[in-house]
Amino acid sequence: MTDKTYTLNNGVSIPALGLGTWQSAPGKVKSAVSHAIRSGYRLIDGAYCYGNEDEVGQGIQEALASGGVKREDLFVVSKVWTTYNTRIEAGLDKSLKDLGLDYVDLFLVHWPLLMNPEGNHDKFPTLPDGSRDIIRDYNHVDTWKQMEKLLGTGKVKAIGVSNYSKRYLEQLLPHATVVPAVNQIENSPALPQQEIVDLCKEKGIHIMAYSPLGSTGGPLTQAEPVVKIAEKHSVKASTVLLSYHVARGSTVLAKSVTSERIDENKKIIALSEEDMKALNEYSDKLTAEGKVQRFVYPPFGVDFGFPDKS
Ligand code: 1BO
Repeated sequence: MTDKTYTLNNGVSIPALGLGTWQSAPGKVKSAVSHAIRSGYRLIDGAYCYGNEDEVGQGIQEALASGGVKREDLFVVSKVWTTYNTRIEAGLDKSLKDLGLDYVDLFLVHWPLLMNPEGNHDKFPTLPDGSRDIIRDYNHVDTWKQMEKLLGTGKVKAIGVSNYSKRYLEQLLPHATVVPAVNQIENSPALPQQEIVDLCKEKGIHIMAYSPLGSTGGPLTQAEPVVKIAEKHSVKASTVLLSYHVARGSTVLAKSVTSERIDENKKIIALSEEDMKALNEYSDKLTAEGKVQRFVYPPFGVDFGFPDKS
């Protein structure tokens, strides 16, 4: 288990490895979260739109009740859903209620767009007629201004963003009194997002990587350089892919509801410069060929300005 942590731009400490809960099967999330915490994970990543924050909260409570871990040892992440982007504190309160917590360690803007608060958009935004019920007259900087106000409430330790491209960060930063502590993005050697990563590094914004094993249908665990590095270190390909982010100075989110896999995912290793060179060359090749793999293709019919729109 890596006990590596980073320090965010506001001095708050964040673990290098976290348990992801996006797409975790209902009914299995509570035990996964509880197991993860009891086996050493300290970061649990969730969001209102994952539809399981109540279970995440139950898992946290179960682990705390089992002793040995205190709330202040944990780093709990939530994200405000797009239907709440003009009423941020209400979105936070909803998540806190579901989690059964009085604060989260990190609260993120999940996507920089506004969906109809009255719409049926708890998860993904397709209306019965196939259209997207997005409110176009919306400025994501206003959402960030509301996020900044949360810091005075005691309900969050740090604030940040998720799925922000370089373009969106460049729109936001000149107006930000508080620079986002984090940008959580889909990231893997098959989707390096290097422009975003470089900008975030320059601005002191920590990267959290989700979908580290790459997209379905393009199994990154079988990519030649990944397999070779795994063989060299006698580890699983997934270990290489998780370790890649820690070598890049990012936090990585490993999603699983299976105890064995949750335990397996703790085995972060130190990749060598040579390993990283091979993985970076692989990324460069995919980028040059226009073959980067996006798992979460922005599902909103909005051009977010991601540089790698393959
Ligand atoms: C739409 C969910 C992406 C990961 O948070």
